[in-house]
Parts: sequence; C-alpha cells; structure tokens
Amino acid sequence: MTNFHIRPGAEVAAALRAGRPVVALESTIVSHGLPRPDNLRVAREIEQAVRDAGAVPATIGMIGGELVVGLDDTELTRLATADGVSKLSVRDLAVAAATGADGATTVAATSAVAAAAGIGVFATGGLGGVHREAAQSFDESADLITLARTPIAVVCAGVKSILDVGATLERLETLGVAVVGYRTRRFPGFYLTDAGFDLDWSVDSPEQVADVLAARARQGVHGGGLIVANPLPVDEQLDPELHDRTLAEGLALLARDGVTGKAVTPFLLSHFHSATEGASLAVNVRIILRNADLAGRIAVAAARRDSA
Ligand code: PSU
Ligand code: MN
Repeated sequence: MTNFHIRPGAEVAAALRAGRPVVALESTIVSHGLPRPDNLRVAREIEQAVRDAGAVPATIGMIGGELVVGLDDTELTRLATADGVSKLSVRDLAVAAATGADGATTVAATSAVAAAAGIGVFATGGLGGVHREAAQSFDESADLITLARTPIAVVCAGVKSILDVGATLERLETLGVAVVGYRTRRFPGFYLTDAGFDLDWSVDSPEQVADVLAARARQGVHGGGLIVANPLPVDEQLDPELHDRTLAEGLALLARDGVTGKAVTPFLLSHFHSATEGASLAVNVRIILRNADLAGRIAVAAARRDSA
C-alpha cells in the first residue's frame, strides 16, 4: 500500500470528508499533452465540466515537491505555464518530492495518488499503452502496470491511436484490468471512434458503472482498475484519412529524430496538433470534456449508492 504525503485542496478535503462526489484529473495532459496557451484554458474547462456534472474536480500535480490533490488556480497556472515542469510517473514521485520539483502527473501517477487520497473515479483523454514496435523498444507505458494495482475507475477514450492498440488490450487482459465500453462494444481509438477491436462488456449508464464498482468492492477485487472506454461520436472524430497520414508522418519523424522514452507521447501529440492545424486539438479537447462529464456523473452515482 502506498503512503504518499498528500496535501488536499480545501474544497476536495471537505468533499471527501462529507462523502460528496470527487473526480481526479491529471496534469500531464495540461503541461505536456496540450499546446500553450490553450492548455490552461482547457484545464479550467475540464474542471468546469466535472462541476457541471455535480462533482468536485481534483486536479493532481506536484508543487515544490508537495503532492497536491485539488490544485488551486495559481498552482494550475504554474503547471500550465512554467518552464521545467517534469512529467512524473509513479517511479518519479519520490525523487521529485525529495528535490522539491514541480511536476505534472501521468495517468499512472495520478491514479496511484488519487486512490491513496480516497478518490475512486478519474477522467483523462487517452491511456498510455504498448507502443508500436515495442517488441524491439520495450516501450510500454507504466499506466498499464499501475492500473493493475490501483483500485480506480478511469474514464478515457481508449488508448492513444499512436499506440499498438491490440497489444495494449492483450496486456490489460494479462494484468487483470477490466475494460467496459460506455454504450459500445468496440474499443475507441482516442481521435477515432473505433480502434478496430471488440469489447466483451458494455455499460449503459453512470449508475451501471457505480454498480460494477460496488460489485468489485463486495467481491474483494480491490487490486485493480476499471477502464470505462467512452468513444467520441463518429461525426466528432478526426477525419480517419487525415489521422492515418499524420500518424505515419509522426512515426517517421520520431525515428528520424531518435526520440525515445517519456518524450515519445508528447512528441507525437504535438506533431498531431501542428500537422492538423488544430483539428486534432479540437478533437482532443472534446474527448477530455466528454470524459470529465461522464466521470462526474459516475462519481455522483457512486456517492448516491454509498449514502443509500
Ligand atoms: N492522453 C492524452 N494526452 C496526454 C496523455 C494521455 O490525451 O498527454 C499522457 C498521460 O498523462 C499518460 C501519458 O499517462 O501521456 C503516457 O505517457 P507514456 O506513454 O510516456 O507513459
Ligand atoms: Mn513510454
């Protein structure tokens, strides 16, 4: 069990004490996943989407070595605009804390910290996963192994389409991470509605997700995460042809520039944003806002169930 030293924001602390619905949000999409200056505006809109759904947003990040659950607007601005904000996965948290760093938490780090803070629902854009050619590079996001160990529901639009989606689904199965489609039996591909893979399970409502979470707790399945895959409607996805072309270019640039490790994901996302002249950014923002809304409604349903 983790024992993070966490500083909850005042509103989040009060909500958790009172059993009110809270949704965790990550900060890596803000500092590394979205281009400036849109990133700060979008970060605020994500929080507002959670509020509109009836829950309290808790954006998680590290400020001067302190893990904050529920960044205030000054802190959010700092992570969105300062230079030298590190991208923090779980393994980085102790080093960053000890050195007094500013850092943005990935899906992995956000999940681990949120669960330790007692938050059960988390919204993001797309999960990390197995990269293409991972058989040579061994590049698999720590998001997967962390979700195998962390009891949290993550609402996402599948995994980023820059990844090997089939291999990622296989790894999720091996790692014991449950995956349900939200009103679909096809796994979404982030920018694209459908990544080309079937899902075993589909749920129809926030209440049904809350039922799943309650059943897992009753069964004693405390270990792992639940992925709620929420696809974009077809008419809102990125043009698939533009998507495929941009991805091929991005992968070629990645190889040319020798980009590896944790720089891979931000590099490809940034290539998409510039090469599609903002089209992928608009889609990315829609994805996150829709996920924040659904996560908010799931948190409300779960809180209602707990207090019944
Ligand atoms: N999804 C997005 N934008 C992002 C990410 C996901 O739409 O920036 C981030 C998340 O924080 C995720 C991380 O955890 O990318 C995965 O990085 P890596 O592949 O290096 O593990
Ligand atoms: Mn990686």
